[in-house]
Amino acid sequence: MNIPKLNSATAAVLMLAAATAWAQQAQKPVSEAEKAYQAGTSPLAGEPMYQSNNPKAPAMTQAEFDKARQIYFERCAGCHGVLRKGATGKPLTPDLTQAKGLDYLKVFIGYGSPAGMPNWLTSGEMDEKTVDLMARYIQHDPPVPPEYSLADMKKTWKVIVPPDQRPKRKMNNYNIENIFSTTLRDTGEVALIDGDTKKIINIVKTGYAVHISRVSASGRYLFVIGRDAKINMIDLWMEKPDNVAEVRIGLEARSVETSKAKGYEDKLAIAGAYWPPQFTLMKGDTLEPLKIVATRGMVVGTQEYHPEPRVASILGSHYKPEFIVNVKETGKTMMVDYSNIDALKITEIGSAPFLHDGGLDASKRYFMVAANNSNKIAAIDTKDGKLAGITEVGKIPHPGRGANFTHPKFGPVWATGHLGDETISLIGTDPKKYKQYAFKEVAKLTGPGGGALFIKSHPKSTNLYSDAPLNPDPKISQSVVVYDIKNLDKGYKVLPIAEWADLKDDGAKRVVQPEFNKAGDEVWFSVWSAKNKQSALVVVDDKTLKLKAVIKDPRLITPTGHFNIYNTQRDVY
Ligand code: DHE
Repeated sequence: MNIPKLNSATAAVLMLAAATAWAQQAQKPVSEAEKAYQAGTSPLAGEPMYQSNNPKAPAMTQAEFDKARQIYFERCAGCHGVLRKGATGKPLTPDLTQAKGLDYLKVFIGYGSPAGMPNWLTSGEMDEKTVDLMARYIQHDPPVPPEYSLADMKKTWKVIVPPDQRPKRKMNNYNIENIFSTTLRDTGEVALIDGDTKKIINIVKTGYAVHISRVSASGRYLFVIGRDAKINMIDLWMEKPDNVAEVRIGLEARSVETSKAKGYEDKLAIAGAYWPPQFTLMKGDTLEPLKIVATRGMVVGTQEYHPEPRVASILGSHYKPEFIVNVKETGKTMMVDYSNIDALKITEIGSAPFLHDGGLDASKRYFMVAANNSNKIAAIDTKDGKLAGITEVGKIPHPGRGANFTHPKFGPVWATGHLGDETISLIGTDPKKYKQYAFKEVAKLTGPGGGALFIKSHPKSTNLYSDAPLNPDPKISQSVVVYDIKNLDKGYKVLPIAEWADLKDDGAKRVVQPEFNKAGDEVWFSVWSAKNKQSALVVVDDKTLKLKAVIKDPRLITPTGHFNIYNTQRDVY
């Protein structure tokens, strides 16, 4: 069947309507920004997988199947899941897809839907042959990527500098607490930048499409994780800080963290995988993998089995020897008591599906986590190990670690921006003095548009910064907005960060992730251009809101997140 020129126009319209209705079932419209953000390439594309033969599915040659599989993991797995059981996108298992039939699926893939399915054909991203290929592919049983055992991890584990050969004291003159670790996304590196001099200290090789950096309790070690689940451990005491250990804990991952509780400082590390769905505990000084815990299980509410619930954000509690592990698809937070890892105790707290990113409130007792596709924020009480509250917010909350400040009326609040609308939600976080506001959305600020990813403030600042790198309007995606916390009714000021960077190339120049320096008097932003175009970091004076510095260097390729050592170590935001 030829999709845009169907033999019968009426049939095409009916089929399109039916396909759209199917796509929209139990789902809400999704912005272009959200589609682009979620449909990231999965590193699983290159993995060998077990494949079964389904005689009811349309025939495919091995070469066709391999090509389709590659496309699926590059374009579709982020939303529909590795096993096609559905994540933020619909389930696409053969029982459902075969019942729809080839023509129907071709329309669905070709035209997309307002529920979030991209229009792969009409956008020009796929030709008719590819749409046909994918419509046949999704009627076959999903190929299963391999599991990843402790033995697999050990094969990748390298202690580059053993603990006894590492410096006994700090061997450099850097003000370590004000170093920034900047993700260089597309080169698989981080740039370590001296926050005082704004000079690059070292560019350190890390995993593929490196994602986040976290800092050990002592502030000495930096942990970086790539999307390929490779962790690098960097010793900041070395004359030139560099890798001292590395390990791969799975085939795809996003989060890493270390033990922060009293008596357990720097003892353990943890990393969560997207595939296989599991997290791994490691020795804090060598990354030796010690224990794997699976996250497969039942979804909160429906109590249906989910075979691939991905591990999203992880936080090391400051109160107890516990890791707070947020499991995306099942909507469960696992409080992992690591005081005896041979008799691991896990308290499971259910809130809402699609737990993603989040951070602590100002008291560091409550972990505020976004259930992004449920449009909710859950507050996890890390002291008492229970759900303190859950509140409805705007469309697709995306806080990063969020922002804390004291509101004149509502007391301490934690804020999140949204991918899917222009609002910023403020949530009360003090159940003692401001009980009536605790863990409720108490106010909404209005921003310039959706596509926001990160929001930030600092205990010493009276400003609240919000980016919008995924907004379709370049004017918005290339600038940030700032609210005066003391005069929130006044609205926001716009800082034209990309313009200040004065880059020589055209292109996206998305401004992403405000991050304060240690003193809390300057804010850093990445100006994220394409791999072959110039990027930069822009530093703004927090008091005057004027440009303070632009850091440009040919080695700064695709900078995205950046993490100040002191603020990351102590969860200051
Ligand atoms: Fe992220 C945090 C997952 C796309 C930049 N990202 C996180 C966390 C998760 C996650 C689970 C929380 C980690 C934690 O706190 O332990 N991110 C995902 C995805 O699944 C997604 C949607 C698609 C993908 O294929 O990866 C995705 N993320 C992106 C980007 O496109 C961003 C903007 C650019 C990039 O570098 O890839 C991006 N994510 C970040 C950053 C953080 C992050 C900078 C850390 C925020 C912080 O302040 O701690």
